[in-house]
Amino acid sequence: MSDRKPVQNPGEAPSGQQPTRRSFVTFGAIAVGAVAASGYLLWPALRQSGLFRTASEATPVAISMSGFSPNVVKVRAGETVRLQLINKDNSTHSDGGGWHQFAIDELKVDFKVAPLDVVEVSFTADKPGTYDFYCNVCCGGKANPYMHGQLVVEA
Ligand SMILES: [Cu+2]
Repeated sequence: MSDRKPVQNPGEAPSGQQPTRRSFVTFGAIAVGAVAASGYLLWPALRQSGLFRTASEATPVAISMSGFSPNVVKVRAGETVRLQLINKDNSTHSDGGGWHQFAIDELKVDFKVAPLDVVEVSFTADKPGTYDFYCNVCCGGKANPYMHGQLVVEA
């Protein structure tokens, strides 16, 4: 930087030094802000690309009256399954009040998600196979073919 001595008491600083110092700090703040903002804006795209997806990251599963998206989720046996359950419906839905569920009977998994809420859940599936997951709190519940999906557990 400069060969100036650090200013201990701003009141004793020679005139002219303070504005320079302040504008340097301002520029730094703007630069940091711009980098942070672009990273924030790009992050969803980067995440979608799969480049930055790690094994421990939760898989997003959107749930609405039209079903689960995706409705097939593949995992490996014995590994912790991490899901981000995203409820797309609001509370004005008369059927079930906008709540949805992610349940797998065989694995004793039963999570409920409030309207427009997002929850991260985890569980483990030890035995390979195909498991039915469903929501039983809206539009006919389990009887509604839309409210089902498959968890495919690979060996
Ligand atoms: Cu539902």
